[in-house]
Amino acid sequence: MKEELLAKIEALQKEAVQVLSSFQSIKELQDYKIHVLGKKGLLTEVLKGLGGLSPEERPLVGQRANEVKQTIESQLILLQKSLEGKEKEAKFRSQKIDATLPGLQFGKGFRHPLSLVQKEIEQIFLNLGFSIHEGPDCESDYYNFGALNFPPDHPAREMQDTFYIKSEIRNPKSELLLRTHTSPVQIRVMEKQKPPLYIIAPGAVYRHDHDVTHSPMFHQVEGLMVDTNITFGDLKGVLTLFCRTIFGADRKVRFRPSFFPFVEPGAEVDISCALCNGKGCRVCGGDGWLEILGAGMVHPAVLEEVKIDPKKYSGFAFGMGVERIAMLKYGIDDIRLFYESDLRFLEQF
Ligand code: FA5
Repeated sequence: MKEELLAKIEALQKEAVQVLSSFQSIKELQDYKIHVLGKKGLLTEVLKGLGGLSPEERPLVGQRANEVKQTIESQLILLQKSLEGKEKEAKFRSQKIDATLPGLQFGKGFRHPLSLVQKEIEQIFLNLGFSIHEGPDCESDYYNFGALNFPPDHPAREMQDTFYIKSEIRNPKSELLLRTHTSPVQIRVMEKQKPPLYIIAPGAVYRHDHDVTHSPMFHQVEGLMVDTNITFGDLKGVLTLFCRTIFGADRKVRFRPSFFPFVEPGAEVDISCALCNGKGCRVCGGDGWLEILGAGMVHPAVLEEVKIDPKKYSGFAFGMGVERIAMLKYGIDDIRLFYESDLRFLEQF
């Protein structure tokens, strides 16, 4: 019995020395480990047979079995490390890196064309000594209409179809709406500051209005200049200078009489259409001109409302459409392009 077990142990060691050196993969190694050292492995079976030996024989055979077990185990560890290294190297060699491939592209941020045009407008007026003011998008009826000399129930209120915000309070000073123009900022500024006033007020405005040149939300830049001896000549001078700076000296500018309740006299300014060169197209509605702003001399009733003496001071105001100016400047024929967030359009500016 003793001799038989020792022979089996020696045979296992011999076999291990031969077999282990022939393995090429970690899988073969692991299978062999189970075959010899696993629960039902060959060496495990030999160790189980120790119980049948006499107490004198047992330590001798047991010691030899353990020596062989340790030898096989340390061989397995060494071999596993060496095979892992080889497998890693083979994987690395098979993964070819093409250093000439282009790297990842990171998109560059850029300003929206409307922001670019608004900044350009602001800069022209900042250079003329104007300062920038802001007002709320959500306004009261008073600031949007009442203080600007729109009488209650006057048809002029319908000129700018209004989005009203439902309110239980029927007090015109607090009835809320989305401002239809930036002109309420004139009132807010004149309530707090007295002349000389040279201000502009950019911002979003809202109206029930939409087609290729009209949007329900668009942007205006309001302007207000109140001082002693301000005349219509100043209005024409400032706005002509503005148009030439933003569009170039070769574009035609025309002043047309118009009506706004908060100015007297009132005017509108048109620019010759860049898309058709004044011949007429769908953007200019066929007449070769596009209206960019409304303007006029501040009505004495408006000055009185904000406690500025109209006998002492006079002024002019204007309100221009930022989208309209951007369309004319860049030859864009549909206002909706500004709001569709299509990068193919936006990244051209
Ligand atoms: C006004 O809004 C007056 N508050 C302007 C003003 C200010 C007059 C101070 C006198 C003194 P109007 O409704 O015409 O005016 O609009 C001014 C400009 O906004 C227009 O010339 C046009 O360029 C632009 N605009 C008007 N409606 C739209 C719209 N729905 N979409 C895009 N732009 C518009």
